[in-house]
Amino acid sequence: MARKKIALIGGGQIGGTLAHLMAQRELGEIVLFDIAEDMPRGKVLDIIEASPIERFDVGLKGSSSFEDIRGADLAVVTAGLARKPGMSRDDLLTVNAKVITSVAENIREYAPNAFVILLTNPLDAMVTLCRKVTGFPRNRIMGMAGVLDSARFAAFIALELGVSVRDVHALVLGGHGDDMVPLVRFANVGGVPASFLLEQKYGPVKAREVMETLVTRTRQAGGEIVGLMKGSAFVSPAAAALTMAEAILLDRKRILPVCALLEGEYGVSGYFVGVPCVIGGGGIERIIELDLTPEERAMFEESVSHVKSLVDGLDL
Ligand code: A3D
Repeated sequence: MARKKIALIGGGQIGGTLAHLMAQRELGEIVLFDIAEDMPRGKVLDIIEASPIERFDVGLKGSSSFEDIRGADLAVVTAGLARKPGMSRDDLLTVNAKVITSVAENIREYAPNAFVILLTNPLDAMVTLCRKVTGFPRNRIMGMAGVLDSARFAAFIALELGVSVRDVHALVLGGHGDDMVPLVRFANVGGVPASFLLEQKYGPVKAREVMETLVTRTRQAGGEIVGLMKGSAFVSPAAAALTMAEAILLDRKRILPVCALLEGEYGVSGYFVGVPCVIGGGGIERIIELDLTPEERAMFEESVSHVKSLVDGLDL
């Protein structure tokens, strides 16, 4: 049986890192595509030359021709500009809309049966545009944000409590902006509510304040990294995209927060928003509707209203 074909569209920081991570796991035949000539071939050569040392055995091709993504089973899109210091994700809207329109047209032409995971910012608007151009059914197209945002929340909880990240579960819903919705109620360490552990450490009043700082840090985590390294995060976004890709390619049936097209769920229709979904061989196999508290719902609706204004600004 032939291996699955994976097209990584955008061979920059995230695309290059993801190519290496996927090759290490031998997830399929990988094509790293970028409009920059030579660069994707160079990155792929670098990974191929690591393969005898790391002992992975997988087909890899670097390309600047969309022809090479023909027949891909999965496309992971990271093409476009990333944030620089002082920029918000929304500042990338106009320039990345052109990139995503062209990428989506080519996915539609060369890989009409592919599953698509999109990362390009502003995420919620770009995944909407990609869906519009490809016309793909909603189970086959999704954005990556919630897995990363939830991982950031989990990492900060683990650091604060001095416990292993292995046992921390955290969930962030909503749009991929600074008004995303980290759900404190669902954060737990080995099944024990994180708020309870914070209360044991600090008492109830200070515990709430500390949790609030973790929530704020999660919301601003992307910007914190941009400020420190004068460029956008790429290791954690690649790891998050890998998790989603594996869930699809290996039919894992994982429950992951992904940016999915809502058609009535959560009272939202026609917009992509981060919600928990079952991700498996059928892509988004099920959207899970949580019973949000009034406070959580208010935050969710505020985040959705930001998504709506961004998407409506695209004039799709
Ligand atoms: P970068 O290293 O600049 O790579 C982007 C690549 O896209 C470059 O190599 C470009 O040459 C290439 N490119 C530009 N136009 C095209 C085109 N038309 N076709 C194919 N390739 C093209 O950026 P990066 O890898 O750091 O980030 C990629 C995107 O992901 C940016 O928009 C980031 O803002 C976004 N991002 C999203 C998250 C989320 O959590 C959603 C996190 C981090 C970054």
